[in-house]
Amino acid sequence: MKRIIALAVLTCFLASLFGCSSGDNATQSAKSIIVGFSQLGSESGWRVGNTNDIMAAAQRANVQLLFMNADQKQENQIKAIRSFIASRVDVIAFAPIVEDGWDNVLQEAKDAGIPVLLTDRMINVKDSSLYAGFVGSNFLREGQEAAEFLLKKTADMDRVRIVEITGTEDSTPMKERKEGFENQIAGNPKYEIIDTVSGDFLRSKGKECMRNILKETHDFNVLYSHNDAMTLGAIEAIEEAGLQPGKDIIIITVDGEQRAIDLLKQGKINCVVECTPLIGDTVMALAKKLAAGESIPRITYSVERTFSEYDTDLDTLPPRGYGDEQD
Ligand code: GZL
Ligand code: ZN
Repeated sequence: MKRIIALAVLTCFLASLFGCSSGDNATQSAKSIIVGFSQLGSESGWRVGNTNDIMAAAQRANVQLLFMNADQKQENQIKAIRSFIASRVDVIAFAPIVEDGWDNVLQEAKDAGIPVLLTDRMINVKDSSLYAGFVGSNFLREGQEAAEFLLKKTADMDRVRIVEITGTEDSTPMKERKEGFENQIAGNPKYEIIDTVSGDFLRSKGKECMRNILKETHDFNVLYSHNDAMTLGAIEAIEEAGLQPGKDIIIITVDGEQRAIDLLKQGKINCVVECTPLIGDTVMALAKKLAAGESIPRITYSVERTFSEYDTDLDTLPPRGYGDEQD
């Protein structure tokens, strides 16, 4: 009996994989497309929220999703894209962990006639026709937003010493959140970034970075952290050192996870720049266009806001929908 069930499960799986299904879901497979999605990992509450949203959006859009998680390794993303090509999916979508190293595998997708949609992060390729478009955030703007808050918050201070904990090296959010922030404070001598260290978007590394800095010096008054996960770790280290986050050290963070908004309300964080992971519906809509042979915009930016201690509506904010898993 068990063998029959196993065979039935395998058949359904293969049918769903290759779209050649029989019987009642023939209509479903006839109208639904197959999207191969390579997710870069599970490094933060933001990423988990993004994965959940992509999966839920595929359901809502009646899209058959082949989803593979690369566990923070670019070579796993390249393998996943190759497997999507072999499976002859209609569209390949992926969140590239870093900007470089995609030319060869995307040339293979192009040769196979499969359109590619970038989600969340950008890539550097010689031939820009290797991808049809990008959907995600304007990270330069996020960095500028962080600096705009800092300028307001420190208007009456004459010496602002900043520690910056950056995200994954060579990733678009890391490069552009850094550039956008530094552009806004450049030329103003009262601002000095005394240390820039990579926390790789990980809570554990954010804590380690802050611990190491506090061992060296307490002579700084701002933390600019490229994501909430690293900020949560850094706050643990700050409190371990007997300092008050949000008071002794001004804390500016990016993502907008539920946990960060909760700490903003408690006064332990001063500014949270929103970076929404909830782009699944847009990803599916763009994928359907590509599968139908239609063109899409090269860039589709999310609409995002900035939350800070100056807001009066923090208590009326709806649940964020990400970054609220139990630790
Ligand atoms: C930004 C995204 C970043 C988040 C981090 O769109 O790529 O990766 O800011 C996540 O939380 O790890
Ligand atoms: Zn964003």
